[in-house]
Amino acid sequence: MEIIRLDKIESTNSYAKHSIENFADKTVITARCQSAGRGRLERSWVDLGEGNLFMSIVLKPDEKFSEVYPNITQYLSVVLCKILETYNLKPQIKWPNDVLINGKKIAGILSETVIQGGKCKGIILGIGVNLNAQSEKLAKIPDKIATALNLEIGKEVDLSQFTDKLLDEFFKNYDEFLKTGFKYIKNDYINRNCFLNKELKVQVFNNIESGLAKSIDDCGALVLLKEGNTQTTLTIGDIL
Ligand code: BT5
Repeated sequence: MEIIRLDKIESTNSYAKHSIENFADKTVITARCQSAGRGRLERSWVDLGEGNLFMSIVLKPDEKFSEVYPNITQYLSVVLCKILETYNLKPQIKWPNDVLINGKKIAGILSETVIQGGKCKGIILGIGVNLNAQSEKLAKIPDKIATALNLEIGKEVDLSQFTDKLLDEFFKNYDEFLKTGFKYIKNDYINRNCFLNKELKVQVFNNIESGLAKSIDDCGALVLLKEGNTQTTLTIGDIL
């Protein structure tokens, strides 16, 4: 595993995506700061200053696209929870892959797949974790209540130690996860969820689906029980 440490960059995901052919499988790209960090659907990821984690992992498992690849974000959300638990915290997962502490967002995960000529050239798995932030800056994040690890544990967090722990845990079971798929982490994922058995509104592009969050299926999809006892299974969306 090679780690490329950058100083200032627009976005580690964009950097990896633009020259994906230059990076070997399992190359990790980190940046000290990001000027144009990205979330899903053109949303942005706010840089809260020095000491926060901005990282993209380039993965090249196979040129043949596997149905397991979209679940890598959920795998990473479980990995992150396990690391946060070593700080005596109780992180929770909001489907599909938001990690919250006391209901506040501490991290964001963005996976992008590069497909060329029908072949999967690679997956860029980006993650931002708020490790050292001032509460005044957090308050400026749009639309979400956010937190940072230093505020939750009451002391500064060592960025490089945290990064090493996260990468070790990620690669420890990564190959096994690729072979088995979401089922490999299903229990770990469900045990940390904060949405099952609740009435939800889920934004799916321009639609809003409402219903009772009944279960997570073996592919990591959210099963909603709707009015009239009908059921819908969502593979993409944002819980509002
Ligand atoms: C995400 O998108 O949460 C994925 C964010 C991924 C960021 C990493 S950093 C390294 C790599 N390089 C990149 O350019 N991106 C990845 P989404 O689910 O769309 O959530 C975005 C929303 O989270 C925003 O609209 C805000 O409401 C909120 N947000 C933005 N910055 C935040 C922060 N620092 N902490 C908590 N919430 C934040």
